Amino acid sequence: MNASKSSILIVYTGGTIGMKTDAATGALVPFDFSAIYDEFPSLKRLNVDIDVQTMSPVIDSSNVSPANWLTLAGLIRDNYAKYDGFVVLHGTDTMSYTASALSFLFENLAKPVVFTGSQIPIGVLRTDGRENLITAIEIAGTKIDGRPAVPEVSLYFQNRLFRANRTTKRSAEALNAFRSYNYPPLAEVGVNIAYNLPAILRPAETAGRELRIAERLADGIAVVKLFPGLDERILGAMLSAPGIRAVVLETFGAGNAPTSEWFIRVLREAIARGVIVLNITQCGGGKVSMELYETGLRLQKAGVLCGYDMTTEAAVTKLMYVLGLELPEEETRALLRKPLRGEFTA
Ligand code: ASN
Repeated sequence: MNASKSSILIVYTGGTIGMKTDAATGALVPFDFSAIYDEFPSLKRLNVDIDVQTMSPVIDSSNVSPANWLTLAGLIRDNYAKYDGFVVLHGTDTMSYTASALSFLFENLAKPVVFTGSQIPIGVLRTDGRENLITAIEIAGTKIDGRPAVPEVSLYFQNRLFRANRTTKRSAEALNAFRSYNYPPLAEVGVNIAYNLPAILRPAETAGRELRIAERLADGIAVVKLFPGLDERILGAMLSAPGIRAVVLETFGAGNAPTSEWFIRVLREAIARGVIVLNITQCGGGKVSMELYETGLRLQKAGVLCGYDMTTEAAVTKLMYVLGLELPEEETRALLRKPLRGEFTA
C-alpha cells in the first residue's frame, strides 16, 4: 500500500445498497463488492486503498440482531490497527440501531467508522448508493492536520454526515431518509465537504488509549410508546413480563405522562422490582425536562430516569450496552444519567 494514502476497510452487511440487476434475468441480485474497482473505476482517483469484507450471510437489515452487532464490532476490532477508517454498508431500515449500538460498544474509538446505505439499489441507474458510497469512503479517509477528520461512529446519507447515535430513519421514500433532529450534521457535502469541527467528538482522554469493545449486550428491553387510552392491564403486563430489565418510555412532549394514580403506581412497582425506566420524548425534536410540568415531575419522583433528547435507537442500544456491563444498580443508573458517546445533550 502507498504510505501517503489512507487505507479503508469496507464492510458489506447487506441491504438495498448491495443490489444490482442481473443482466440475464432482470432480477435484483447481490453486488460483488470485492470487485468494487471494476464497477467503479473512478474510485481509483480517491486517495485511498480499499479492501472489502462481506459479512456472511448478507442480510436485509430487518433481520439484524445484537449478535450481528457484536460480530461486526469484533471484525472492526480485529482490523483496527491495519486501516485508517471503516465504511459499513448496511440496510437503511435498522441502520440507526446498528450504528448506535456500535457507538456504545466502542470505547476510546479514534478512527472513523462511517455507516451508509441507499434507498435505490446500487446497480440501478438512478441509485443514491454511488454517491453515498464514494463520499463515505472519502470521509473515512480524510485527515486534518494528520488526524482523522471524524473519529466517531457516524452515518452518511444524502449530503450529510451525522453522529450515528443521533440519527433516525424518517422516510421510506425520500432519498434524504435520515434525520438528526437534536444535533447538527458533522459535515455537509456540496461542492466541498464542510466539516463542522466543533461538533465532532474528539475526547482528550481517548488519545493514546486502546480501543475497548464491550462483549455483551443485554436483552430484556422493551419500548413503550404512550398514547391516550393505554390501559392499566396492558402496561402492567408489559412491565412485569418475564425477563424484563428496562423500558424505554416514549412520553408526550417534554417528557409528560398521565398523572392517574394507576399509571404512577404501575411504574413505581416496576422500578421497585429493579426495572429501569428511561423517559424519552416521542416527538422527534426537543428534549425531556421532567421538572417542567407536574406530569413529568411525578415520573421523576417515581424514579424514572431522564433520557433528555435521545432517540429511541440510542436509548435501546445504550440500555443493552450499559446493562450488559452487569454493574451494581447505582453504577448502572449513573452511566445512564450521563452521555457516554455524545448521545444526548442535557
Ligand atoms: N430493506 C432494506 C434494508 O434495510 C432497505 C434499504 O436498505 N433501503 O436492508
